[in-house]
Amino acid sequence: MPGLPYRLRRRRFCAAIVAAAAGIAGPACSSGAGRTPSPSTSAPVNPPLQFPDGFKWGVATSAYQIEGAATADGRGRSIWDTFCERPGTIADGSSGAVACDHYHRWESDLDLMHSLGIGSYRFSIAWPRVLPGGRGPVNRRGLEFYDRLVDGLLARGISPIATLYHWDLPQGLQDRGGWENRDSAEWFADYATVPFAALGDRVDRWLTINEAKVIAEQGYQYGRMAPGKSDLGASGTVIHHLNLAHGRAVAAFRSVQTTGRIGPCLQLAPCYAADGSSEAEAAALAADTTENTLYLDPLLKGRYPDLSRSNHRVAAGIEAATKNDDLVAIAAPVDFLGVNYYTPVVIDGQGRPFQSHPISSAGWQQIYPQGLYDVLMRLRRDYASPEVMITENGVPDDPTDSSQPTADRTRVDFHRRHLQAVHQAFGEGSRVTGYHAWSLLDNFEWAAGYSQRWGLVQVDFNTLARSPKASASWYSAVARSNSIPGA
Ligand code: GCO
Repeated sequence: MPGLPYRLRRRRFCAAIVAAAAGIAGPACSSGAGRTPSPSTSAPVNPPLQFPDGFKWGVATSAYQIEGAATADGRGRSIWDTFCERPGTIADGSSGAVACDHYHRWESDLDLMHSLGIGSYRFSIAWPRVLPGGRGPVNRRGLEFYDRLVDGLLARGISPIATLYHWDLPQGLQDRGGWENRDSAEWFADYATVPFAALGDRVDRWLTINEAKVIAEQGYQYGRMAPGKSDLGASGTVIHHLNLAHGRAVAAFRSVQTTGRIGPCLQLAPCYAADGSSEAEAAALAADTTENTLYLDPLLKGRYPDLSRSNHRVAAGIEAATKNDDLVAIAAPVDFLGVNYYTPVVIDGQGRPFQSHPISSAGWQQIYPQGLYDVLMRLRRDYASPEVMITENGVPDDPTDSSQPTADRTRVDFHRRHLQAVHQAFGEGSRVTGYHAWSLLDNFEWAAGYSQRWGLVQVDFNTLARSPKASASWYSAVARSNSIPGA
């Protein structure tokens, strides 16, 4: 939504839900908020809430945000190395060049996860480590890092979930047009076959592309993330090519893997009309297209939603890029859906976002656990109830909590209330099978650099020492007991 201050754009959120204040049932919109307000999840819980046997309790990270070692062992340059060198792009002028140095500290980080009773670890594979130029010869030393990582996880009884792409496109491919080039779908599928072949015997779950929406919006509309473009038409082209790349990678997976499961990783934001007006309903439907159905519908239904609800230049980009049987390829059947949830979107009849719940220190994030319940129930109702793995959910440190960043009671409350929402959705038929807190470690938060700290574990970026926060202890108890303690 051009013109909004950055912090509102990050995931465009909003809204004093005027309707709720007026006692009107949460107005429907295609996000499935439904006319019956979802039950509150802010009420205290007693007794503990037990999760089903086999529910996966995990944490999530990404390569560029934690690995560091930007030139070690043959790693090639990524678009984020380039973007961070551009003056003014990163709030604190930092980069992921060192980050948490996880590349060299991975064994102690895995020991830390094991000590917390974590059962699942979602990490990403850095394309530039595996194929430094993006295509061509495999960098064996880079691939061997992930080989060791996966063996280390399994040796500690932790299930690996590998994300193939978490934003760090090799610069060599950006130089050839990057995601604007239709060949990017084939480049991605060709790259994916390398980790499939090397790790497919031990990695059971794969995620293709992390948050195509954020790549297209932040990287191509608002220029706030790599590659830093502001071109609505290009954004539409990129949306389609990312969706196509997902489908091509799924097809590649099926051709080389007989075991294991694969799915997309979508950041979903339930959209609500701020009032009962038809204008607000229409604005919420448009927001829902931008936030959710531009990805859910092609991937799960083999068709784009009504593009007339999208920005016309974005729609034109999508339509021009769509060729032949692309949508058949995009809708390659998947085994589960990775869902990242952070914030809802609420829009009034003029398309203006409002704040309706407490804002986290991220500035763009509105804390609303019911939104996660609504997302899960909508997937059940509108998308044939796919298996859902929550692959990210979290909140940055709240500086008002305490002078001690490890006393992160806001984060404990955040996870408890969102897990209550998950528990409620599971009880009402959602096929949600796991939850990954974002993030294991304080890390490089993209354009915010290290000014926001999202970890269950604090990292001192002067010494790189790790210190579990109160939330790590709380989450450890949840993972070990497979339940949310009573509150
Ligand atoms: C995202 C990314 C993460 C972020 C996290 C906090 O969802 O934007 O997957 O890399 O760091 O969400 O913003």
